[in-house]
Amino acid sequence: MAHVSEEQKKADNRARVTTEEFRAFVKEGWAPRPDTRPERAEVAEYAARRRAAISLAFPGERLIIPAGGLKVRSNDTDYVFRPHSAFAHLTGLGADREPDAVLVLEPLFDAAGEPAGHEAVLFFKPLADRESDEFFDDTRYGEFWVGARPTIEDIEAELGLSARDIGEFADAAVKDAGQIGIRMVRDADRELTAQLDTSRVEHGQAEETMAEQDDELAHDLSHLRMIKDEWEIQQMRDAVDATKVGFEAVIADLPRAIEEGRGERWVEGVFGLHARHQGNGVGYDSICAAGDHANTLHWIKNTGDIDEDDLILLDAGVELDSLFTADITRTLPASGTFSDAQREVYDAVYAAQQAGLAAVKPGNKFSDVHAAAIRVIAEHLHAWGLLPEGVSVEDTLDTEHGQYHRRWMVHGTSHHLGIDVHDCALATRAEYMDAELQPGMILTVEPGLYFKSDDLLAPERFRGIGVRIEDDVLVTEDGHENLSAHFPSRSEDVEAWIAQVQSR
Ligand SMILES: [Mn+2]
Repeated sequence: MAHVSEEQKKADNRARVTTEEFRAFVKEGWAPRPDTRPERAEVAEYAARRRAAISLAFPGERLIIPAGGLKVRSNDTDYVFRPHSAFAHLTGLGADREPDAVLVLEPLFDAAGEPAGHEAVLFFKPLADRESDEFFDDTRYGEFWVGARPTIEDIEAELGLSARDIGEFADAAVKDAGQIGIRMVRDADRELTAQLDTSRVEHGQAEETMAEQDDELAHDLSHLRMIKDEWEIQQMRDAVDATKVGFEAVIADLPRAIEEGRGERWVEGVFGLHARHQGNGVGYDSICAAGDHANTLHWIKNTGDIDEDDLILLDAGVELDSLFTADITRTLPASGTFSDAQREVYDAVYAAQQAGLAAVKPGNKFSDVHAAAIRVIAEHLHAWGLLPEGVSVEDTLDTEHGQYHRRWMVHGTSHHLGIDVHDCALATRAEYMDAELQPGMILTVEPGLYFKSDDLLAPERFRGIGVRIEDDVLVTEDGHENLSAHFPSRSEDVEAWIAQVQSR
């Protein structure tokens, strides 16, 4: 069989389904577009402040922050588009927006040639005319197939920054490389990064230090998200509230999830329905883990049954259109009532979580939260006689020699939360684990205990029981506010919650 190029195949396909007459015909007869512009987005002024902060860190340099492009799922279908988190944070653009766009912070200089801030310019693919070939011929971007995009004027009105056609980006990005510093976020769009690397070097930017300089930008953009502004805090409140709707829908449907079989799938679907309805969708793959599956920390297969006697661990969060996501875990008795052994484990985790929550206050370090929670976990394990003979609580907490308790809780207690479920991931240890908590930080507090069914060192009554309790917490001036405090968490309160939701 003769080799046929991809381009030729596409052209052949097009010829098969269209005629010149049809292609001319389909471009005509559409109503004029409305000349109204979108209102200024509420987030615009906050995004401008974030850009101002990053502008101060890189005076006189061009900063390039791509949204990223469409990603092929298989053959001719793409994944739903999600912009890079740094792009979303600096523009305010969230779900579905804008594939292939690039934010450029263009350095400005005063009369004396000194750096004087940056101008924000969004390069993107503006809406094409119906007369254009793109309108019908381009099934990936054409309005006929995927709907209308904003115009240049729309974006400028919505975001309060300058917008230009993406076609002008390549030249604008590198025109004076070698004379001014140019940094870009490298992991948003690998193809664009490779192209720009080549053209930056061609235009005289030093190759040896380029990636390193880019990484400094990525780090600063990640760290910039650590203290949330008031708009972000409200997004997080809304995400948590939306998540509660999903949890209660799951609770209401637990009897059916048991009865139908394949109950973990049912739980995932019910939560996903409400995540999609309340917000943009789930902020990460939900963990819907019944019985022993809860002991597999990253159980996202969700393929199991739920038995009447199981605990079901639901770790899930609604992501809003702004991409801010909640991250909540509750461990629920499927029957509505904890068994004695389940309650014993659950109450230990609850006590650890209370200790962790109490440590969330300014002046304490991020790592103090884990230290407080893990101590309570270690104390329970010691009291149950599970630590090796002669190992005290202090011995196991010793980070150089002990750590036996980690067999039953291997993960950390907290992470920052925001646009990414594990937010601020490029912050250094000094800025993250070892940093003091400050008002405006939002973190999770999520201790757990996990006794695998085949763990011969666990008491028989505990085997197959896994429990985690996770809340989303805002650090305030004088302590913290638990944003998910309205999710019941004491064992008795969880039982009352299930009974109340199921009797509605
Ligand atoms: Mn979490």
